[in-house]
Amino acid sequence: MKKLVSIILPTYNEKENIERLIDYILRNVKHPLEIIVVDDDSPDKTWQLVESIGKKKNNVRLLRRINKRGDASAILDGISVSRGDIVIWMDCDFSHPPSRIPKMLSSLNENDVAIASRYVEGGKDARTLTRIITSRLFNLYAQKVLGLPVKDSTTGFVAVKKKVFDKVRLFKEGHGEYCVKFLYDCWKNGFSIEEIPIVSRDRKKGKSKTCEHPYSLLKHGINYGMMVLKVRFSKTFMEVNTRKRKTPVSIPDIEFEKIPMDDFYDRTILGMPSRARVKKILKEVSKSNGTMFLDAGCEAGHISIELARNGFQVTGFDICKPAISKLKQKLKKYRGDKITGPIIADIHNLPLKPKSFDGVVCTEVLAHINNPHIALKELHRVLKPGGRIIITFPNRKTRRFAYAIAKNIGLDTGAVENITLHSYTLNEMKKNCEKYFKFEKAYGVPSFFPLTNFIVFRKIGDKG
Ligand SMILES: Nc1nc2c(ncn2[C@@H]2O[C@H](COP(=O)(O)OP(=O)(O)OP(=O)(O)O)[C@@H](O)[C@H]2O)c(=O)[nH]1
Ligand SMILES: [Mg+2]
Repeated sequence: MKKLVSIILPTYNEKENIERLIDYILRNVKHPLEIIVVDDDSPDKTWQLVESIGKKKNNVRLLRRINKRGDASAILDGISVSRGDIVIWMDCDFSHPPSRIPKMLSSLNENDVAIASRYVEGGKDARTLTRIITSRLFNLYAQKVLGLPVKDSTTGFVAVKKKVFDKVRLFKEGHGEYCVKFLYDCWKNGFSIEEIPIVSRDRKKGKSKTCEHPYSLLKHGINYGMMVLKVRFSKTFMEVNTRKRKTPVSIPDIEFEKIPMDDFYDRTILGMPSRARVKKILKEVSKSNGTMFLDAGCEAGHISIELARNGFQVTGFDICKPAISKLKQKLKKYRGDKITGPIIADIHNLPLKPKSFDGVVCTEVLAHINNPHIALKELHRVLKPGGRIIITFPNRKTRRFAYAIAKNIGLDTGAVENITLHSYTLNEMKKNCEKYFKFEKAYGVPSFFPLTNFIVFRKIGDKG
């Protein structure tokens, strides 16, 4: 059976083009299809037209964004709601000939990415001279600076296997410059890219957004140029923060019957203490300086996602492979560009560079591991001086009591007697941590019946 293809069409004032394009695609692309039009509340009411098309054709969907602009972010939003195994995006002004879609799809039988190219044999840029020259020069510059073996890196007409997004994220800012970064990241990650020749023509209908006013082409040129330099000279966050382990560490396959905690947060009564804990964590994180946080033992990413939603840049790691896969799945739907990784790692030996994070959240982890001293030393190493570490661990006394009551009234906590490897009192844990950090505060959560011990420390200097 053929795979479902999602075609993402970003639109802004494309009323004169969109219907004809959708019609052409539906008639000529012989694949199971969904078309997602992402419209930024176009003043010409493109969205209204698409809405009415969608009523007649159930594989045409509209994503109407209010108070949001940008074709890169529109494409990204389209991808995040897409269901296909293959994603295609293209301009809607017929500068990208839809007749090339079947050829691009067949290229994906052998390649991970297929792009429409004006600069390979058989391709042509048939637009105005200014556009031809600026586009050509920019592409040569990108090729030279990045060493990227792609001739048309600003194409904007791309077909990709969905699995590529497990490793490469689309940069959501700007107009067309996202494309260079995307192709560069694909290439760096070893994905194969084929360039399919196209003849690109100027739009016949509707207004150009790139050349809307005299300086906009120049402005776009500068943005494109800066993006290439950024990509070339600033290594990705992961590259900056990861280090090569001296000795490779093999991570055991830990299978959990259920992904720990994942659906616990949503349970009406039993999830209350966990939700209270997450609320407190967010409060403490907000009081910290900086935005780079490490979620140590992130499981399926409940806290990482909350932190990211609140504007923090989060790196999550966990030793549990299924939990990390689950988080990766979630990140496909959630626009998780603020979450780096997530990575599978052992807290006793982290593949992260020293002094990388403004803060660390280590919640319900230390009681589950073999050697909290080594773990704390590792967390100290990756924390910047002055950074805070927020640690939570079970208050065994109250939990035992609570579990017994819950059981008696028929609530299944899913907890077994020896749910953690070690049991610590607040003082014992404080002592463990004080070897590496300076104590700031400790309290119980929720305050009326503390099921969780909550302690906050700060890294002073760099010894420990
Ligand atoms: N959703 C959304 N789509 C946009 C936005 N800006 C441009 N687009 C769409 O993105 C595609 C490319 O935009 P164009 O205006 O064709 O830009 P261009 O191809 O660089 O320039 P011309 O071909 O000269 O018009 C088109 O389908 C536009 O409708 C935007 O802010 N939001
Ligand atoms: Mg165009």
